[in-house]
Amino acid sequence: MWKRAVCTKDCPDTCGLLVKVEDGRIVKVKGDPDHPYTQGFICRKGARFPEHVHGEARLTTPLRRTGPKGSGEFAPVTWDEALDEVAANIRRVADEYGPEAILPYSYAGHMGLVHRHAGHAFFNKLGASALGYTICGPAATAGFKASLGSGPSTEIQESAQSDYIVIWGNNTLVTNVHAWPHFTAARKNGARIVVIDPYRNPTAAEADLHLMLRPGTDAALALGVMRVLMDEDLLDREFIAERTIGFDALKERVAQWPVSRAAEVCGLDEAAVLAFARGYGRARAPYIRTGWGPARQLRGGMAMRAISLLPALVNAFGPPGGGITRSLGGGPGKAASLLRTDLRPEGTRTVNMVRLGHALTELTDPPVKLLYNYLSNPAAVAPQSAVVMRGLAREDLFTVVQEMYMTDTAKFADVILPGASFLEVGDVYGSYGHNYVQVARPVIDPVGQSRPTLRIFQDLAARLGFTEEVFTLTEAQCIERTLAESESEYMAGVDLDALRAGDPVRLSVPANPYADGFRTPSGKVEFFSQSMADQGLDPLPDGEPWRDPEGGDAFPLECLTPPHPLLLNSAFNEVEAIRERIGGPRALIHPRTASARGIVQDARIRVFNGRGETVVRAEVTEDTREDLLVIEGLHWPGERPGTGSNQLTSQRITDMGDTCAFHCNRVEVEPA
Ligand SMILES: Nc1nc2c(c(=O)[nH]1)N[C@H]1C(S)=C(S)[C@@H](COP(=O)(O)OP(=O)(O)OC[C@H]3O[C@@H](n4cnc5c(=O)[nH]c(N)nc54)[C@H](O)[C@@H]3O)O[C@H]1N2
Ligand SMILES: Nc1nc2c(c(=O)[nH]1)N[C@H]1C(S)=C(S)[C@@H](COP(=O)(O)OP(=O)(O)OC[C@H]3O[C@@H](n4cnc5c(=O)[nH]c(N)nc54)[C@H](O)[C@@H]3O)O[C@H]1N2
Ligand SMILES: [Mo]
Repeated sequence: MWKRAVCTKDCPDTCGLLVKVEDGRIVKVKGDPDHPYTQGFICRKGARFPEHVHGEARLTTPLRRTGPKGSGEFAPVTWDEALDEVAANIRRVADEYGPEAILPYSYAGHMGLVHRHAGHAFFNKLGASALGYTICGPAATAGFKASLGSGPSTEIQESAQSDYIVIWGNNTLVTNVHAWPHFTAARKNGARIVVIDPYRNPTAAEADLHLMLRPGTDAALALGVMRVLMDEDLLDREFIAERTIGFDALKERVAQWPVSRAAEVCGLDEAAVLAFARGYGRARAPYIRTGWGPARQLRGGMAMRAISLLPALVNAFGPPGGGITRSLGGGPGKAASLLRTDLRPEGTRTVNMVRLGHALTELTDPPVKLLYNYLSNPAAVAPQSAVVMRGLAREDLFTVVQEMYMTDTAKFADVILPGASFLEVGDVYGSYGHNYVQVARPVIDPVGQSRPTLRIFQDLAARLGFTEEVFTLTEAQCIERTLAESESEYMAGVDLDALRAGDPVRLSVPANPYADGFRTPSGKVEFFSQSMADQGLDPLPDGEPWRDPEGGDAFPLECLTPPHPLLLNSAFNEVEAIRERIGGPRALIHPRTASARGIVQDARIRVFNGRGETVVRAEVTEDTREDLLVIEGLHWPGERPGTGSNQLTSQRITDMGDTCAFHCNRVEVEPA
């Protein structure tokens, strides 16, 4: 029997799935042909969901630690024993140190609105430290917002009518694969595809033009392009006069950016920058797909701000097919009556999740004494692993981990609670890559004794004597509230019955959300941004070259750690067939960089900096720059938890949005 489901993974595509169930087991998963964005195909990872759900390594009973911290020695206990122990420790820590000594840590293991946020009311009521959800998008969001305002951007499907597609710091074929058919549809009608990325990723390999710029120099490139548009009069003066502010100030700034200077800062050929600028400026309907890559740099907010000003100079928003995409619809959002932020005591501190290492090792008043981790795997995904691991190893830290698998984080738990997978629960799914929303119902019963996130928090709330109504709601009630209480204006007119029946339903977002104005303070595109100035930032796009103080002889190379095609952040490492297919982590290294260090193809190499080291195999290739290493994916290191590429990343935060600069790392490399 085939049943409908929605992919829960943190990916812009949020696919509609068809799941084949036999004897209560999932045997096959495919894309829903009736989902307008999925169009019947899914990625290679999604096809592995049967193994993800039923894999032998799936945690099926609660576990209690029996050996030293991190030894991975556990014994099964009953749910009552496990929950009693967690509740007793929550009480103990709250009494002894105050509730802020409790830190919830969660992210995007499950993207459904109900279960993803099921712990919020619980931790608010407890008065635990709040978590700042900054690990992924806020720098990109903030930079884009300063230029074009908030809200959804151009719908990806529009790009099929474009004649010039720019993929700017997004590995579309890996991380957003359902956008690709729209790009190739445009190409069939003569559109060119340009990729702007420091390495030749699978998407860049398909491009007509690839600008392999130095990481962190996007704002300089954007300024160089602006200069060409101005010098060669490729502007839409009417649009600029009516729908933008600050053009004269921008012009003065751009005067400092001859193409030659931009090319030099970016490490590009001047001719390539010129070709790109002219192509963009002369196109009928230029379209930009921005990814998150440019914003995962210390000046990532500014990079995104500069990129997102380009469409206004040429009025890409006018002709069908033009525009710019960052993020889309988002679905109904989180219901306030489920989050219960009002229960949180005033003045409760917020811990930036990027700085988990710091929080576990240095925070005082009170120190973190209990870590409750769910839907995240910080030992693999959080920056500066050495410090994170030092924190997780603390004997005086009581750690609860809710997981489906024995991750590197779970190995450091005191109690492990087995979580149900997305196919075992019902939920509501918005998306950040398309404008559809969909409700899913459970496809199978929870595997083993695993339990849904909501149920686990309701059971803990009962043990702690919490009596608010929110702690008594069922999954079905939470789904209904999420739909009925949505504050999203885009839910207006959405057919709730069709949603309840499981159909993907389009939000009432216009395909061109910029037709009626921009959600900036002025209502116009802001070349000059007073709100940036108010934050102490440059109100104009700033491309000044900047040297990472960590650079120099000791760490002469830069290192990116972007997504792997067969992994989803650290997830899918649990699937043996995927691990075998990948064959362990690799670093892309340029032939000249390799030979200067006596490194040959497939050699074991040690990549290191002042924070840590990771040992990988060398992939000697011209797909990367001479000054750049690239390690794709967050691999489980297996025997030695916390020895992945996040050994190299830092807890430094971006200029805007307090986000992690995951792609801003200086390193050196040598044969291992
Ligand atoms: N297969 C797969 N898909 C995924 C994920 C995954 O792990 N695996 N992760 C999901 C998640 S959580 C997210 S947020 C999205 C992220 O999706 P993307 O936006 O595609 O991913 P990023 O890591 O932001 O990197 C995108 C590209 O930016 C490049 N880049 C790095 N620094 C710079 C720079 O300074 N300038 C420019 N122009 N480019 C730069 C990288 O080389 C990379 O090719 O993907 C989602 N989809
Ligand atoms: N170096 C480096 N680090 C990065 C990034 C990078 O580009 N480079 N990307 C960053 C980004 S963009 C993001 S968004 C974060 C992501 O950070 P996380 O959201 O923590 O990413 P995941 O690795 O997917 O971890 C989710 C965990 O939840 C578990 N899980 C998955 N599904 C379910 C479920 O249905 N139920 C239960 N109970 N558990 C489940 C999985 O087993 C997995 O261990 O990582 C960041 N880390
Ligand atoms: Mo992300």
